[in-house]
This record gives sequence, structure tokens and C-alpha cells, in this order.
Amino acid sequence: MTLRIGVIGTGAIGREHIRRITNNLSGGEIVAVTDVNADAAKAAVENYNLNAKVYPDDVSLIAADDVDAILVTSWGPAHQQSVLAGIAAGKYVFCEKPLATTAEGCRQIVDAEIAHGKRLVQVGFMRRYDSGYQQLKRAVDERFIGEPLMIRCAHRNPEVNEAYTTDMAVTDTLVHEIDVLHWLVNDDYTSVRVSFPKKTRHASSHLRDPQVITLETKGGILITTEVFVNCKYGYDIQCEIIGEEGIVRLPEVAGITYRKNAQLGVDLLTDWKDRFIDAYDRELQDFIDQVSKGGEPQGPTSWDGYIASVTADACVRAQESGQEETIDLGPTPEFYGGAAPLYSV
Ligand code: NAI
Ligand code: ISE
Repeated sequence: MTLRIGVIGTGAIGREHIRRITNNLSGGEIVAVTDVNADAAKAAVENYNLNAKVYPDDVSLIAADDVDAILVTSWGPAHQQSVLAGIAAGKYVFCEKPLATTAEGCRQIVDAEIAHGKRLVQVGFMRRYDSGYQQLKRAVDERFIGEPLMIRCAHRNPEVNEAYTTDMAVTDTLVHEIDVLHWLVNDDYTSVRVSFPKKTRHASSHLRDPQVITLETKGGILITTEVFVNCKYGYDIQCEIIGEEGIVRLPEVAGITYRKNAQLGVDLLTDWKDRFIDAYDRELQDFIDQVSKGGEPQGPTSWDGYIASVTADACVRAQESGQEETIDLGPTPEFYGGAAPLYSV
């Protein structure tokens, strides 16, 4: 059976996902699109040669009988309304991060999904589908390095635009580490501190860059992540887990080494789209495969979206206060219980 998908938001990542579902993946077809910018929606249909209807808004698209699942790729503040409408209609939902822009909004989605009684929602935290992170997860789960004690990460972008603000280093950028790290060690965050080293001259006047975010987990694991979004040299994601018996590191992205002009070199990536291109494919293929069978999506849940939001709020408070801030998630609802899986696609 082909999963009939409606796309809400045909901007940058919406178009990327349309392209991959149409050209690279199997089992899914884009049958409906909408965007507040109607021209963008029409252009997506034309550019990807889709046999899809353009709807005036998310509500009418979600109500369409021939739409089995929705892909929410609009701006963050619009996500909550579309996800809640999707759940109310009993449709499967793949929602890009953030699930909602407030913890309260995420909680409403969690409550609606629990009331519905079946998991319908997957959040687009694609790193869990990256083969490097999967190898790290396997090493942790199999106790290859014993108990994990510390994690050191870096999330570096070559540059950002003028609109990027200090809090976005958390809500837009660190949020991927927030999601993937608690999944990696199967633990919850309890507190966070943020410190600001000397500022780079490449950052705009209103942006504090770089910053170092230190999270602590219930089990006592200390996680430091450097977010540096004007690092200039490339897009660079680092992760090293230090355990009682050894250390494991995220593999470097494969690329040929070259000897030229008296130098030994390897090219680095500069664009996040390329770094996780396989992971984006795999997360969506997994979503399509699971829900086509009428099952539940196996990827990051609404509860993971809620964890990311509560944690991000505490990180932003810590940026502002300069103090340690508590992260209080409350008990995990039984509906989302159990250790998160190693996705096997
Ligand atoms: P974008 O600005 O390129 O596209 C957003 C599109 O949504 C625009 O075309 C806009 O007109 C449309 N839109 C806004 N409100 C709408 C509404 N109520 N109904 C229908 N359409 C609406 O933004 P981009 O980069 O595509 O990001 C979209 C989402 O994806 C964001 O939440 C962003 O955080 C997330 N994202 C996730 C990434 C990842 O690595 N997982 C990477 C990049 C973005
Ligand atoms: C962007 O919004 C993303 O989601 C990318 O995955 C991330 O690496 C980048 O830093 C963000 O700005």
C-alpha cells in the first residue's frame, strides 16, 4: 500500500522531504500540499512534477479523505496547530522540530495523543538515524566502555544569518544534541548551566557566540556541548563519550584524503543538509514503513518533543541567569515508557 502524504509548509526542508519521498524513498506519495505562501505550494507541485492537490490551509488538507499522513514542515510556531488537528483526525504525523514552540504546547500534543490511545506522531530528530550515532548507541547499550561518565560534544556551523539570536543556539541548534544525547545514554536531564567564552568577532552584535552548555543527567553524567555558529571552517558535529573502560567517538564523515601542494588534506562539509542526508532518508523511510502497516511510528515521540522543549527552556533560562537551572520533566507517561530503540532501518 502506498502511504498518501500531505505536506504542510513547502519551504526549504519541506521541499527537501518532498524530493526524497518522490525520488529516493519507497512506499510514499505526496498527494497534497499547502503553504501560507500559495505560490510556494504551487511551485513545489510543478518543480517535483507531483500529482498533488494544493489546499488553502492545513485544516482542509488534514480533512482530505485521500491523505493518510501529514508532514509538518512549516515554521515552528505553526506546528502545534497542525499536529493537534492531525491527531484529532486520527492521521499519522511526521513533524519537523520543534514539535511546538512551548513546553505547554508539547504537553497538549502528548495529552491529545494519549487520549487518542495510539502513537501517531514522529518528531524529525534525524540524528538517531545517523549510522555514527547508532554505532555510539550500540557501544553504550552493550557496555563496551562500561558506565558512561562524561560526554563532550561540539555543534559548529560556518556562519549564521543576522536574524539568528543567542537563544536560537539552543532552540534551533543545540536541540539536536538535547534529543540525541538522552537517547544515547537512556537517561534524563536534571540541570543545566551555560557559559560564554570570549566572543568571536564574526558574530553579529546581538549574538553571543560561542557558548558552552553543560547538562547533567539523573545518573550523574556530565555533558558539555560547545555551540559555535560562526566557526568559519565548516559544519562540524563532534561527540565523544568517556566511560569507565574506554572512550568512543562519533566517526568523522568519510572523504578522500589528498596529497597536494605539499599538504595532506581531507575536505570538510559546510552544509548541515549534507552531513545528515542519509539520516533524513532513513527517518522518513522508517516512518513510511511503520505507518503503512497501520502500526505506530517508532522514531522520536511526542514525549521526546516535550523533553526537548522543557530542556531547551531551562537552557535559555541558564543563558539569561548565568546560574544552574533545574530541568523538571516529571514522570514519563506509561504510554511512552521503555528504553528508546536502536532504529533498525
Ligand atoms: P522555511 O522558512 O524555509 O519554510 C517554512 C515554510 O512554511 C515557508 O514556506 C512558509 O511560508 C510556510 N508556513 C509558515 N507557516 C505556515 C502555515 N501555518 N501553514 C502552512 N505553511 C506555513 O523554513 P525551513 O528551514 O524549511 O524550516 C521549517 C521547519 O523545519 C522549522 O521548524 C525548522 O526548525 C525545521 N528544520 C529542521 C531541520 C532538521 O535538521 N531536522 C533543518 C532545518 C529546518
Ligand atoms: C538547523 O536549524 C538544523 O536543524 C540543523 O540540523 C542544525 O545542525 C543547524 O545548526 C540548525 O541551524
